Amino acid sequence: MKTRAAIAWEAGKPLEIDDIDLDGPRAGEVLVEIRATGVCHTDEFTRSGNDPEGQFPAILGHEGAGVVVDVGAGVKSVRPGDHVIPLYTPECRECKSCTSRKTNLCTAIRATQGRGVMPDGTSRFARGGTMLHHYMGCSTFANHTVLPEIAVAKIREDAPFDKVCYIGCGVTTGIGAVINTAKVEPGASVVVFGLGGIGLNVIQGARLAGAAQIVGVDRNPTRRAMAERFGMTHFVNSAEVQGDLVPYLVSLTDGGADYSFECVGNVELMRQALECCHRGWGVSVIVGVAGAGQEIRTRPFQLVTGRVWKGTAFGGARGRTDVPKIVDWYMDGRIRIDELITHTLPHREINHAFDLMHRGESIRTVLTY
Ligand code: NAD
Ligand code: 022
Ligand code: ZN
Repeated sequence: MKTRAAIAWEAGKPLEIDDIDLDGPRAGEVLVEIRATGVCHTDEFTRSGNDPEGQFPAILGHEGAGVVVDVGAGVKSVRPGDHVIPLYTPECRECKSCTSRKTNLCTAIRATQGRGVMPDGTSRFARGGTMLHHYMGCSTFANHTVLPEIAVAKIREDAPFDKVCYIGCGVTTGIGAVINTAKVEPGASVVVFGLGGIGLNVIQGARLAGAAQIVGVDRNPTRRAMAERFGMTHFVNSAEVQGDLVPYLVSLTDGGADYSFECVGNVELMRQALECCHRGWGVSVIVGVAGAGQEIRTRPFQLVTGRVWKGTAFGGARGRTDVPKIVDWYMDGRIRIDELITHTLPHREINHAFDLMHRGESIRTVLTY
């Protein structure tokens, strides 16, 4: 079939909207009509050419929601008409990782996903005879995409696509980092570095978990008002703090934070996030993805004295199990998404969405088809 897509032909070039060829779903695969997609940092990281593992040409996008149109042989868990969210972290429920119950990092299709192809080693996308790569197993910048069955979460049908697509990455990552990875408990003190599309979701996760003190750190003061609406109790403008930020945060949290979250992708902030944690028990979670080749550092003393450094992918969420629950939380009013989607644009204006992200004007832009 033909479908409309934004193609990343070359690193560093704007995306080109065009009609492309899409092959139908093979065994264990599903064809999904994408109705809405968010634009996230990783898409820009790859588009720009800074991602050393980026493959071109490709159909980017990994934060979508849509409807199953067709299924391949053997598919049992979804059928045409079902509403789904694509998962860049799949959940096969059979591999060593899934059965361990210790991680959400399913390995069933990891190798082929990283190479930009389907589990059988081929792509479903082409344009004028040229193969186009899949991206993070999702490729939501195409109006139709083919996904492995284990990489779709079935969600309720009354959930609006142009809001719940954000659960496909940012919402689940932020809330999941608090609930699944850190396991924040009621009364805890929390410090969040970076109040963007991820950090604001960490803040609402911390509020949900019953944290007593939620400190937000950002160098952009325009993020303060939104963070307060989502549960932040103290704002620290890191550009204005005189002297070292770490002792300032330690004193603000009465000896150090019970939990901290780095939601920027800056290795210097990762160190500060660890070191502002409480001696003996503080847990710091790295959520931000740093550039290729970057390294983190601290003194071993920081860990010997009981601080714990952790990281999280997709908020530790098991997609097929957890994503439908987060959609329910949104529909029940337990979590908020609407205000974080600062811009909604038609798919053809995708390059404008990247500009808004560059200029720091948007928290999330959602594209609708
Ligand atoms: P964003 O650009 O919306 O937000 C980043 C915020 O950090 C901005 O408000 C910015 O002002 C602030 N900031 C930047 N530099 C700072 C500094 N030196 N000191 C203080 N504040 C600073 O980005 P986002 O969408 O929230 O994503 C944040 C990070 O999370 C990215 O690295 C992204 O790749 C990563 N991420 C990780 C996962 C995962 O599964 N681990 C999933 C999604 C996103
Ligand atoms: C999503 N991310 C950042 C912004 N939006 C993001 C990027 C990378 C990961 C998670 C979220 C991530 C963490 C750990 C891994 N990845 C490795 C997982 C594994 O090895 O099992 C990651 C993921 C997918 C891909 C690359 C790296 C990919 O499909 N290319 C989950
Ligand atoms: Zn993302």
